[in-house]
Amino acid sequence: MFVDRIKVFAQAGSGGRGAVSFRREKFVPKGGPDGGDGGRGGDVILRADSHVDNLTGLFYEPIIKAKNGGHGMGKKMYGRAAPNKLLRVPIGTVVYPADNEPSEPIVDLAKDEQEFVLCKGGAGGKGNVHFKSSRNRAPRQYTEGEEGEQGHFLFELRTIADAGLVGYPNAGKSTLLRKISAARPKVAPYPFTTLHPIVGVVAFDEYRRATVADIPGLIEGAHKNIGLGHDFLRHITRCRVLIFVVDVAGSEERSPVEDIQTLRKEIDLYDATLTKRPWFIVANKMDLPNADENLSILRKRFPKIDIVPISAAKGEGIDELKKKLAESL
Ligand SMILES: Nc1nc2c(ncn2[C@@H]2O[C@H](COP(=O)(O)OP(=O)(O)OP(=O)(O)O)[C@@H](O)[C@H]2O)c(=O)[nH]1
Ligand SMILES: [Mg+2]
Repeated sequence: MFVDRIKVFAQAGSGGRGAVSFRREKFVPKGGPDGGDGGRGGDVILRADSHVDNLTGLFYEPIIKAKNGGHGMGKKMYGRAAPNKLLRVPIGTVVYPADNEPSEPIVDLAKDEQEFVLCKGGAGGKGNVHFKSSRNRAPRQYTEGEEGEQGHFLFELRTIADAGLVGYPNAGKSTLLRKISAARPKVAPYPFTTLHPIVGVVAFDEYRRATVADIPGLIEGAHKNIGLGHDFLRHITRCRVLIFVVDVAGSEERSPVEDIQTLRKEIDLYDATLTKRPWFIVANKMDLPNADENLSILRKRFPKIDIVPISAAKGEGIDELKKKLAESL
């Protein structure tokens, strides 16, 4: 499962109540007030973490709560301060208020280890020790702890991967991701095999790596929510580089040139800024008849765009593709 958008309820802890208590000691008949303060409630804190890659952890229980502070006690003892509740989220998590969409983001956790206090815990209440005065030597006043902040939020992942594989169903996107990474998306000869984006890590050498998302197939009309529609166009907005994978053999009777044109048009109609993203073409299924001829037609039609011919099934052209991918990032 891949969760990249979820509504969450968060609640910080409330402060503990202040205590009402009087000193009792042998030979001290009327000890003064000694009720201590309540402890503070825990904060709800978000931290960006490079080891977390999606929001699935919140799917079954989209609730984050920090504990309340302890109540104050006699002998001027403070209540226990509650620990903060720390939630690790993927880098690129953007938080919005959930109620009145669309609105400005509350925070964009763009850097590794960046932290943000989403809900602040309440301060502890005051014990009666604070209320002693010359006129009132035995005060029974105290204050309750403050309530912790709480709210409903929308968590959304801005980037899911460095590059996204965009193409018609059956173009061979999943086959390709299996060849370049350890990810294991299902491959099958029928459309819409992939239903959720799957992210794989591609290693170029010892130090350099990139994440690539296998995005479910798009068809004409996707911007009007036809096929698997909008959801998947939304995933495309979260990839820095777009790799258009085309069945260059035209094995489903479509023309590869038209495939690319249609896909470009769909992303443009969905969000015109997408067409400004860096992109290149992977001409897949080079092992099938007609592929060579179609490849030269494609090259003539898109002279300025890099086109990498491969056969994902046979594992041919994969090194060139990885090189091109490394360059484009
Ligand atoms: N001949 C040949 N067949 C391929 C090649 N790459 C993929 N295929 C086949 O094409 C079919 C579809 O491959 P997938 O990788 O599932 O395609 P997809 O683009 O992920 O499809 P969706 O998930 O439906 O969008 C499968 O039967 C693959 O075996 C290739 O390079 N050559
Ligand atoms: Mg697939």
